[in-house]
Amino acid sequence: MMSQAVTFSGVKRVFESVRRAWILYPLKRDKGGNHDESMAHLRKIIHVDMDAFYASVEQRDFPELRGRPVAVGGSFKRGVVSAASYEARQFGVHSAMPSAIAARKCPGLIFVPARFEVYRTVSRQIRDIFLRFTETLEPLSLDEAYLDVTSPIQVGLSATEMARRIRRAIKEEVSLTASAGVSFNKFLAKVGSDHNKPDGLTVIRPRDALAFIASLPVEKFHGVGPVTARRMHEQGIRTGADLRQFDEDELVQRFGKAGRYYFRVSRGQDDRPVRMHRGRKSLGAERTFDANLTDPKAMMERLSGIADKVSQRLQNAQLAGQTVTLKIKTSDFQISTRQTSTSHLIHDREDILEVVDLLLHHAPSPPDKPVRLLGISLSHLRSLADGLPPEQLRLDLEG
Ligand code: DCP
Ligand code: MG
Repeated sequence: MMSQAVTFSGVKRVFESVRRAWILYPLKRDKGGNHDESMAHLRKIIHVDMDAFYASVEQRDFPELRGRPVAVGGSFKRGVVSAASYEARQFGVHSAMPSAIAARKCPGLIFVPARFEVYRTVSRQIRDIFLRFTETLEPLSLDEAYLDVTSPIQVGLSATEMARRIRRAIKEEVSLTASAGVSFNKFLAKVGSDHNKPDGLTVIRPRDALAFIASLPVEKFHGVGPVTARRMHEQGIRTGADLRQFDEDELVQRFGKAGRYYFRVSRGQDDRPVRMHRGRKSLGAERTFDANLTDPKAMMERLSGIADKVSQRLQNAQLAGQTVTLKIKTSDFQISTRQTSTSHLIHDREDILEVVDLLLHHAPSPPDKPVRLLGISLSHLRSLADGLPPEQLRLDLEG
């Protein structure tokens, strides 16, 4: 049987594909790497981020909220603030803060429910504005995006002038303010948009970049979270200049793989391209259990927590998916996956669980060996900002 596979045409095909690979390889290499800043050609990147996004939309639509401390979200379900108006921030209220703490910090705080449909509409409007300037656009969430304007649609405009026009268009057409950063890579553009918030514009030119980063506190570095910032502070690292004292290996020793990133960005180097469709193919979470599970009911309980996590991650990335995969590792370390696609895009915990329940029990039957790990992932992802009508987000098992 084996020898049958090695027919003459089979050999010829292999030879042909090797030959083609040899020809194509150098071409591919030449095409790559054109984002390197060491090349003469510097990119022009704009990062735009809406100010106090959800809260500003509420203040826009309900004039009685203007000038008042407002917190969006904080429903009984999650109990955390999604967005805080700048008036509320003066009291120390911020996103992800438990509502009870926020109410204590700011006695007159007005809680309003989130209206995601409206935020998605605004998100589409600002994206249409961005698209007048460039097609190389990478939305990061509903309210922020990177634009590569190295080859702009309207030739002759500087990147700074484009950022000004974008901010003006958002103000005039959407009645909201946005902050923007302009520079030659993503890191600096993002740091720039944060620098003069709200309603600010910061331009970081190549010749000013190193000085700017030197005085930048580490907690302002995109990619340095509160935990890492604390660890850096404990080690006496407070600014970009402090980070720059270390060589790459030392930073990797102290902060793991991220150390490489800190090494580069503290020197103003960041060659990540602006991607029109971010490469994410799937998004999921999994858990290994201390004790193996044998009861499907117990498995569903654990899966409920995992679905919660997956749903939260989808929400953070503003994505929904159409294919659900259940991963099962049994006590003999065999891994199996069960997968199905839904008729609509889903992102809700309940919708995900409904499919997972089906996969666990009926495809083909609950696992017959003790289970040590369960995982859920969603694939065939689409951005929520692409304007899915709400009914499309519900699972239709009959459909
Ligand atoms: N958001 C959320 N939960 C979080 C963080 C943010 O639901 N933990 C939502 C509400 C925000 C929106 O995303 O309005 C945008 O997030 P930003 O981090 O850009 O924060 P804001 O736009 O609210 O404020 P800023 O002016 O600092 O950008
Ligand atoms: Mg924002």
